[in-house]
Amino acid sequence: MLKILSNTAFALILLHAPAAFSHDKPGDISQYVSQTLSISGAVEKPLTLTVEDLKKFPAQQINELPLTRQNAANAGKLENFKGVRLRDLLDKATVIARDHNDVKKTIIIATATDGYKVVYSWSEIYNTAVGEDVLVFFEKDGKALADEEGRIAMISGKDIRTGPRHVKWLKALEVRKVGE
Ligand SMILES: Nc1nc2c(c(=O)[nH]1)N[C@H]1C(S)=C(S)[C@@H](COP(=O)(O)O)O[C@H]1N2
Ligand SMILES: [Mo]
Repeated sequence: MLKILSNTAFALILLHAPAAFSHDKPGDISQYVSQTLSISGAVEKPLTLTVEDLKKFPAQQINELPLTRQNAANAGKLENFKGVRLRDLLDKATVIARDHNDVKKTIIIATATDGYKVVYSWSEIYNTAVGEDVLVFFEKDGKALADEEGRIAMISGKDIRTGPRHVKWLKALEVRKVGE
């Protein structure tokens, strides 16, 4: 009886537990690691890029950026990111724009191996300061990304809270026109 009660209590605690539990992935974390990044959808040249391929693009660095996190232990820690701008990748793949207004309804959906997704708009990437610091990155503090995040991830360095659009295990970027 006591056992049942304590199990129920534990389940209730877990259900209501914020943060700490919610980001723990079941099983071996290495299963989430992405080795390639695909760029597809409304582009003239779909691409599949490895870290080695990404290194051939102009390198971009964001230094001493704090990542907002669920995990309190690491919150606010300053990190140095090296990667390439999303803008440069989209330029290479070449977003299809049939007419002058096409890009304004274009969005980019970033997907991770665990199904996590975030969106960017074309305007945000090409026509705001935010776009300058939207990076697909493959190195942190001078080192290749560990399994907790890598090998390829993404960050929007000018976001107020950098946690949500910090996409770990990034595997795909899909360009899409809203309403089509
Ligand atoms: N692939 C993937 N990336 C993700 C998430 C996720 O569930 N999957 N959660 C996001 C959210 S909402 C936060 S706050 C941080 C959590 O990072 P942490 O595990 O380092 O605390 O990762 C972000 N990136
Ligand atoms: Mo979050």
